[in-house]
Amino acid sequence: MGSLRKIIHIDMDCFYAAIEMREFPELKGKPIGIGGGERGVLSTANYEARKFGVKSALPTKLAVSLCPHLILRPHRFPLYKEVSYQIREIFYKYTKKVEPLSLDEAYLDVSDNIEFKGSATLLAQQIQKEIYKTTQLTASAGVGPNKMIAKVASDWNKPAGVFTVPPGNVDNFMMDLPVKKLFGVGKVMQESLSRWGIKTCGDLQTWDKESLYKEFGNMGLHLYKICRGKDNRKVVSSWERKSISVENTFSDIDHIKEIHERIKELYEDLHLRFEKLNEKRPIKTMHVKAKTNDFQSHTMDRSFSSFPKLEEYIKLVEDLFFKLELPVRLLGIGVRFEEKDSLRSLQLGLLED
Ligand code: TTP
Ligand code: MG
Repeated sequence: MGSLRKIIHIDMDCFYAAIEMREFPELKGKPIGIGGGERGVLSTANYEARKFGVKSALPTKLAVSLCPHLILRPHRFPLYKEVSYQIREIFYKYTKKVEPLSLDEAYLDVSDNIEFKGSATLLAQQIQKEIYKTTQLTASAGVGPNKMIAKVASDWNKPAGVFTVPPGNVDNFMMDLPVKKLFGVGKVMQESLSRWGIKTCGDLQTWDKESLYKEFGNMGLHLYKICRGKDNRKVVSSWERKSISVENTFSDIDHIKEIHERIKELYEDLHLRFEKLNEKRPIKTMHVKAKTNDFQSHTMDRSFSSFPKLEEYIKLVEDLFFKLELPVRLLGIGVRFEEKDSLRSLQLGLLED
């Protein structure tokens, strides 16, 4: 394999909303929001609703005030999962190196593909066509020499578009890219950078490594690399995984009952993902994660040797929640696997070549 990698990032367009519009064609052309509930936040909205500023994670009440004729529809996770597996099957036809990020998103390493004379762009278009034929839904694709660039690029021509950044265009592409598009740059970081007049990756590139480290610590070193379009992360396919986890953001939750509900939803998702794994390594630990409304992340884990029951997650999340004493705005759960070369794997005779 040559040293240059070709990565495709596929992301479905307004995924949950697009599925609902497919199932109920009378919704097409009207603004719709998915999920929510009176006290909740929207999971997503279609593009008609986005014109009004309605988007994922917006509280339902606010969404309705921005767009009074917004049509609200409940989630139907089993259906979304079914579609998610359909699109994954399509990815696996072209490469085994598929790293799903969520139900509607995945990285594909197609460096070794020979279809279309090695053109990753034509291959991405072929995958889009196949997704449409199978699901009647559109996907957007980004193509680039690494994961970070492919992911940013898939957002460039949404919906149903493809955007390619060939290796020779990386410098140009990065120069004008707003820093908020970078992996790991959230609202708080954006504000800190903006105080230094840094808006684009080009602005960031004028800083040397030492100054970035001095001002932003380890995050500064990360920024130094990614603002130049450098990202060496491998596409990690599911059988190489060290762990699987799922998480979701909510508007602040301060009620244990609501936490139970959320964990139940996450558990269903985690369980399905576990069932779908091609290779099931022995489990080492289970964990829960919560982000509190002061933006701090907290985790708690327990040793565990089989796939935990829902009750185990509820117990663990209760322990964490009562320790935090703050409203929670993100919850996640997961399991970690034994390392392939760990003592326990060796004892179980699971060490592979
Ligand atoms: P996204 O790919 O982020 O959004 P999207 O597919 O709806 O829209 P886009 O065209 O911009 O890609 O997320 C995929 C699905 O995940 C989305 O349809 C609903 C769900 N989701 C949540 O439940 N909560 C969230 O905060 C986000 C961002 C997504
Ligand atoms: Mg999407």
